[in-house]
Amino acid sequence: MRAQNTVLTRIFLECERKFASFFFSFHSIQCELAFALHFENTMTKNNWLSIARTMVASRLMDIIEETELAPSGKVTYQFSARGHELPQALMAEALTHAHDGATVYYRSRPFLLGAGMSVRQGFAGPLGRATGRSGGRDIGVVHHLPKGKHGIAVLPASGDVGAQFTPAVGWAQAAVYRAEVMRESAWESACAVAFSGEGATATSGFWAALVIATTQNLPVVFCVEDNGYGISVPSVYQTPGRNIAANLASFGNLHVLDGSGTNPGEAAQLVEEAVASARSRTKPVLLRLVVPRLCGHSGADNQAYKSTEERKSEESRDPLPQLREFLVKKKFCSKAELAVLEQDVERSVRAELAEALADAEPNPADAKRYVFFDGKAPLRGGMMAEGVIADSGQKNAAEATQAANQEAIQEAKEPRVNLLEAVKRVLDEELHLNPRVAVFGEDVGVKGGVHGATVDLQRKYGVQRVFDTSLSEEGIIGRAVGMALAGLVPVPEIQFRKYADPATEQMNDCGTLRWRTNGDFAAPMVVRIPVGCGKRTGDPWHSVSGEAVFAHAVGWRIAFPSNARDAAGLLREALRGNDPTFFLEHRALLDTPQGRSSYPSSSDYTVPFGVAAQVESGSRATIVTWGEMVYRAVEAAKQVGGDVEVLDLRTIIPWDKDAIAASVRKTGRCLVLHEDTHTAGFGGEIAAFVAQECFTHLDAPVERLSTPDCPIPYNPILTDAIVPSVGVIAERLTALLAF
Ligand SMILES: Cc1ncc(C[n+]2csc(CCOP(=O)(O)OP(=O)(O)O)c2C)c(N)n1
Repeated sequence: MRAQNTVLTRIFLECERKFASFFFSFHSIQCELAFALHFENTMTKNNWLSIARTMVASRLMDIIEETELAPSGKVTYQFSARGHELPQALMAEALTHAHDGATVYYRSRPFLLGAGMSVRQGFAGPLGRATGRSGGRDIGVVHHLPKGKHGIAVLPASGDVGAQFTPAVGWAQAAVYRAEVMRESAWESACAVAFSGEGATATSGFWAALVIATTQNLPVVFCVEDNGYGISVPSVYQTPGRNIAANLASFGNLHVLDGSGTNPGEAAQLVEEAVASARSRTKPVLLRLVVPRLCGHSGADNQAYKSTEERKSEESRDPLPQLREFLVKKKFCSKAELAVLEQDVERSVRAELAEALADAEPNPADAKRYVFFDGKAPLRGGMMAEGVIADSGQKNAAEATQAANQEAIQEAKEPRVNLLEAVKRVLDEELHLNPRVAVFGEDVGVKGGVHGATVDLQRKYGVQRVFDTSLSEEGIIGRAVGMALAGLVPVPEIQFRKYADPATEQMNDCGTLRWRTNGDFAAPMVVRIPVGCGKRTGDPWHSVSGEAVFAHAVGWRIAFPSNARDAAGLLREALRGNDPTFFLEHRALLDTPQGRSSYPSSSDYTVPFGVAAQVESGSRATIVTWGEMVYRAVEAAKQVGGDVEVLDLRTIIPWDKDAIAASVRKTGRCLVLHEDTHTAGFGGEIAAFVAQECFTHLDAPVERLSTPDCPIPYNPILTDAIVPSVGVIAERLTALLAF
């Protein structure tokens, strides 16, 4: 019967495509037929009563907010879900596996209520109370649940429309990984659901996720609640023909379901079929459910763009009266029993509202907490949430110096390798030691990466642990977020710094995720990215450094090693750590003699973040730099007669303020040098710090030298004209020393 329906659905979808102008009449015929064929669903009386409670509670909460809390200014950012309740309440009943995961958006409160969030928390969010899911940090309707009903994880919501899709496929991939690679039977048949409106299907995140899910046959449902509008923009601007299901009818390896999101019997059948299909890994599912938006987009929206007739037609499709009729007709309850249920829900909603109103405001002292890991394990995400603590080798500065001295003796005996080889070896070792580590990106599989850092790793660890991805950086990072939230250690590679641009939204959201969820979730990962000018040539696309932009991404650590040994230590530290980390590999150091150094023999060798290396000691001036500029700085220092201290920062976030201050207080002069462009470059941050902290010790103004605000040119003559050369550095140093 199910297969028959699928065929029929497809036929009708095809019809819809061909006769788009008759869409609405065809659609209703299709709905009726699907309904007739598949009236039966497995929802029990208890399920239906639970659905009723969720829908009634959600509706009441919206009305209370719209008519009481928003007008009185208690809720300042108000979003209703009126009209959207049924699909969400159904989905909450259908996700019964302890490792199911869902990504939600701002209209998903009915689902969250059904999945276990209390009404009190649902109110406390918009009221900005400490008891809200984000502790007053995020707009109230952007919720999450580390462990809801049956154990389900509702992953951190994002205010960015479209950002919810790729983390959902990451969760789905992690479910398969944990079941098949880590052989955890508890994860078998788990699936993921991504909720969205139809407007969100126009975003790049939707298409990125769809491609990942269908090419890898991941257990995921894209549940599109189509209300016909994205704020005021009708769906004709989002989807040609206004029906994403019809357009995707011929998409490969996708089970497409389409129907009413307000007719209880039909919607239940579609939701159940969708989840069953995803769970069984028959195919990923696109489930489109048509709903009315019975409210403005948000409290501030008066819907002046809708005609009176349209508003009336929407009201006529209200799912709540349809549910009432359905429950009575199906004898799940009588009219009188339903009235009692609704009164009971109203009583408890009012009681929980009173509690939420009495709840404490957040503590201002906590406002900055959870930007980074501070010792408290999250409830979801990374290894720590599951009590897996890798030895991070975290040392304080004094211990690090002592350890470094001991290591220097050992170092002399160890073999020298290229920086690239060091990266590869650490990946190999950590893949071997930690089954949660997964390495992926464009070309990292059979080819071994465009730079060669993953050569042979797929052969050694298999296609599930070292794999090629579709060409979508947003997909790579978004998927990594979902995988990290499901307890894996993702190590995505972005081929070149410039090509991280499409992933910006996912990167920024990943960085703030721990903070936004008040410490409940974390998504530690290590994103490896080759940066900077190549040895032979530069160009605007493959030679960007761009660490300053990353330094502005709250919640991320940044490593920028200048040699193989540091690369090994920092990479291992990052892979065993608890925060997302950008690991920047300078292209001119990957396989050149400069980046070559000894490879630490211990597979526990780590380099702590925030500890600079003193590459040269001196008393006349301090050069603060990192990456390939370290070598130019050393050379320039020689050219001016030496006795110049060169500090290699090694990590940009956190950065070693103490080492810089100590050095400048000693030398009285400071040059900050980097390859990244000048304006708002990270050197400005350091110069401001030195000017403030070392003011009374300075014998000259702090100097900054960098690439001017200009893209990197292709012709080496042009490249050399703008990227600081040894000669230019020496000139600037001479002037600084003479000041
Ligand atoms: C990336 C991004 N662009 C724009 C917005 C502003 N915005 C918020 S909701 C919305 C419309 C979304 O419509 P749809 O996906 O259909 O969901 P609905 O609100 O109708 O449920 C827009 C444009 C945003 N939040 N994120």
